[in-house]
Amino acid sequence: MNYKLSASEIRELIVAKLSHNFGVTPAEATDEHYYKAVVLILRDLMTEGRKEFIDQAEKENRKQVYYLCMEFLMGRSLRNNLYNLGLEDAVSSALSSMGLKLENIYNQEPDAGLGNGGLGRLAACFLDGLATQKYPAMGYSLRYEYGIFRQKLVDGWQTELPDFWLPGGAVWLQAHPEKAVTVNFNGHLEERWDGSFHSIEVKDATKILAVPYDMMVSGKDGKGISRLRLWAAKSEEFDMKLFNGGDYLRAMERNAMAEVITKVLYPEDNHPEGKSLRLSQQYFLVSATIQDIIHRHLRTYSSLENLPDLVAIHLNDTHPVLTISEMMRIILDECGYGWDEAWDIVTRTVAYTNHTVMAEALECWDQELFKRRLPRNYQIIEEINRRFCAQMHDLGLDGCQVGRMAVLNDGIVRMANLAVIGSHSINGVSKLHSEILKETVFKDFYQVMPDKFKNVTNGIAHRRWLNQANPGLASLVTELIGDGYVYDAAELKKLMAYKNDPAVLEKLKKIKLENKKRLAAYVKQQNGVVIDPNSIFDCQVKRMHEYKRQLLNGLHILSTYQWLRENPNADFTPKTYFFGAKAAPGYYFAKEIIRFIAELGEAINKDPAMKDKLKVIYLEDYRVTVSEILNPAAEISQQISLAGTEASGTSNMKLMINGAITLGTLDGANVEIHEAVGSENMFLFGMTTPEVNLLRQNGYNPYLCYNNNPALKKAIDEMSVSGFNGMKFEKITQNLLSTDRYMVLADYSDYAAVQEKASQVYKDQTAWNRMSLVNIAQAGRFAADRAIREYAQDIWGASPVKGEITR
Ligand code: 26W
Repeated sequence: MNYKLSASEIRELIVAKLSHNFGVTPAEATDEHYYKAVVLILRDLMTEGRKEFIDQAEKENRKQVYYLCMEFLMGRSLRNNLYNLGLEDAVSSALSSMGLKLENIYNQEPDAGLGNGGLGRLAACFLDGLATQKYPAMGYSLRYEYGIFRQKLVDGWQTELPDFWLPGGAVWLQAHPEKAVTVNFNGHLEERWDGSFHSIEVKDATKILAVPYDMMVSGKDGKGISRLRLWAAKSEEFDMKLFNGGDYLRAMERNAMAEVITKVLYPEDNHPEGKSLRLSQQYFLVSATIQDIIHRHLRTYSSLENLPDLVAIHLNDTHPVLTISEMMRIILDECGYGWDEAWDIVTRTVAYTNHTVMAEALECWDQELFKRRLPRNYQIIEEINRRFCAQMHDLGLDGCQVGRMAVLNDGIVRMANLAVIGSHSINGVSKLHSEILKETVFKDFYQVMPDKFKNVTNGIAHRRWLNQANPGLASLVTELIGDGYVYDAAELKKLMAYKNDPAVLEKLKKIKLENKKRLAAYVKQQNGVVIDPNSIFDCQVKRMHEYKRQLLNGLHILSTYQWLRENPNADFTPKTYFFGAKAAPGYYFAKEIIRFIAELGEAINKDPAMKDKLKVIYLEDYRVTVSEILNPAAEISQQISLAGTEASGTSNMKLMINGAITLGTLDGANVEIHEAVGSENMFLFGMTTPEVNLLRQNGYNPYLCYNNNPALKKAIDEMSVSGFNGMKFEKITQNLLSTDRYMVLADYSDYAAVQEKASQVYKDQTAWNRMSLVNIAQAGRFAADRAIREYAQDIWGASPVKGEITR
C-alpha cells in the first residue's frame, strides 16, 4: 500500500475500520468514530512507511538520531499527517460523500499537550524537520496521562484543570508491551570480586516496568517518518500474595505508586521544582531509553565500539542528563567494558543543548535524595566527578574554579555540569544565547574546552505554521514563487521581488484581514467580546514569566487607556491586544500578572468610551491549536523580554513567517530577525545586553524611572493607589518600584515610544504591508529544516537517507 489512495478507496477503508474496530456502521458512527477510523488508516500507512524508510537507512548504514526530551508539545496530528501524505483532498471527499466535513473531524482531536512551551514545541518541530529531510530519528519522552493543565480564568485568577488527553489522543499510539524494559529504583549495592573481575549489583531494588507507546510523525511526502516513543510506567508485578491475603488496598497501592511516575507532566517552566517524583520521571525516561537504544544496537552489531559512529544521542536541556551516568552503568555493569572505554563511547555519542540562562532552571538534586533513589548512578557520578576534578587540577586550575565546575558540591548534584563534562558538544539556541553561555553560565568550562561550544539557532516547522495554519498566505506565496519553499524555506527570499508590487501588497492585506476575521469569530465565541478586524492586532503569546515582561505590555495598555479617557477626541489608531499565556501553578507572581491583565481587559472591554478604540483579549488555555488560529491573524509580534534573558524564543519565528512585524528588544533570536530584516522592518527598542549589565553593575533604581515619566507614574499610581475595576495590584507595583529584577521600568519610555511609532506606521498601509512581506521573505532561515541540517552536520555527524523510497 502506498499513499496514493483515491477517495473511494479511503471510503472503503473507513467503513472497514468503523466496523472492525468500533463495531458500528457508517450510519451509527459518531464524528469521534470517524476521526479515529481515519487516524487508524494513517497509522497503518505510516507504520509501513517507517519500516521501508528504516530498512533503507540501515542498508545505507546511516547514523540514527535519538532526541531525548521531557516534553513534546505535539498539538494535533491529523491535519499535519494528511497534508504530508498528500491525502487531504481524498479524505475530504471521502468524508463528504458520507455527509461529513473534514474540518469537524479535525476538531475531534485533542491537543497532545505533552509540554509546557518553547522547549517542547521545538522538539515537535524537530521531528518534522528530521522526517522531511530523511534523517532516521526517534524522539523519546514520557506518555503522561495528563498533559499541560487546562487553564481557566476565574475572576481573572488562573485555575488549573486536568488535561486527560488520552481518550481522544491514544488512537495515535501503538503499544509495544513486548518491548517493555525494567527500570530500577532504590535498593542497595553489592560488590563482588570474581578473581580479578569486579562487579556491582543492585539488590532489593523497586522495579518498575516501562512500556513503549509509539507515535509516527510523517515528513513532507511521507518518505521519511520519525517515530516518537513514549514510555508509560506500569507496576512490574501485581503482588498476588498481598492481594490473596486480603490486603487489597496495599496491593493496589503498590500499583498506583509505580504508575504515578507517568501520571502528569510537570507544569514548571524555568522554575525550580526539587521534588523526588521529578527525579524519578527523568531517570525513568533515561533508563528505559538507553536500554532500548543499546539493545537495538547490540542486536545488529553485538559490540558497542561502533556506537558513536552509528548513534547520536541528543539531550534536550538538563532534564535527561542522567543519560550520561546511566549509559556508563549499562556499558560497565551489563556489557562488561572498562571505565576508559565506556567513557569514550559515552562522550562521543552524547551531545547537549541548553535552553535557558535562568540560573534557577539549571537542574540540581539533593545528594542524599539522589543516593537513596539511584544508588548506582550516584556512585558512577562520584567517579566521573573525581576523575574530572583531578584532570582539572592537573591542568593547573585553582581550587575555586574546579569547585565551580564539579558535579558534586555543597550537597547537591549539578546536572548542567554533568552535561558539559559528559557530552562532546554543547550548544545554545540563538547566536546571542550561545555567546552568553560561554561568557557566564559555562565560562569556566569554555576556558578549558572551547571547541565543545557551538550554536544552532532554533527553527520552526514552517509547513505546519505557514502552509497548514495559513493556507491563504501559502497559496499566494506559491502563486508568486512556486512551491520550492515548501522543501527549502530559504526560497521565501524570492518574495523580495514583490516588495514594491502594489497588487501583491494588496492581496497580502486581504489575506490578513480574512485571518483576522477568523480570529475575531473565535474570540466572540470564546470570550464573548466583539473586536474590530480593522484594528491593529498586537500579540504577545508565550509562557507567563516575569522575564518575558508581559507587565511592560500591560502597564503601557493601562497608560494608553488613561490617555484615551482624558483625550476622547484625539487621533488614535484602534488596537486590539492579545495575550495567551499559562503560568506555572506555583508561580504566584505570574498569576498576579495574569489577574492584572485580565482585569485590565474587563475594565477596558466594557467601557463604552473605548468601544472603537481599544480592546484587550486574554486567550484562555493558549495551546498549539489556538496558536494556529492566532499567528495568521497577528500584525505585531511582541518579543519584549529583558535583553539577555530569552534564550531564543520561537513564537517570534512563527509570527514572523505569518507576516507579523516584531516589536522587540535585541534578545534571543530577535537579534537574528533584526539581522535578517533590518531596523526599517522591525520595531526595535530597549537596552542591549551590555547596557543591561552595565546598569545592573552601577546600581539600578526603578524609582527614578517612575519619577521621571509622568505617564508611567500615573499608571502605577492607578494600579496601587486608586485601583481600577475595583481592584488594586500593590504586590506588582511594590515589586516594580523596589527590585524590578527584569527592569520593566528602565525600558518603559522607549517601549511606549516604539508602540507609538508602530501606530503611526500602520496608517500607511502600503508601507506596513511591505514590511510584512519582507518579514515573510526573510523568515526562511528560521525553519526547523535548517536547524536540523546544522545539528546533523556540526554536532551529530549524521546524513540523510539517499536511496529511493518507493511511495
Ligand atoms: C526547572 C524546570 C524547567 C527548566 C527549564 C522546565 C523547563 C525548562 C525549559 C528549558 C524552558 C524552556 O522551554 N526554554 C525555552 O526553550 C525554547 C526552545 O529552545 C527557547 O526558544 C526559549 O527562549 C526558552 O525559554
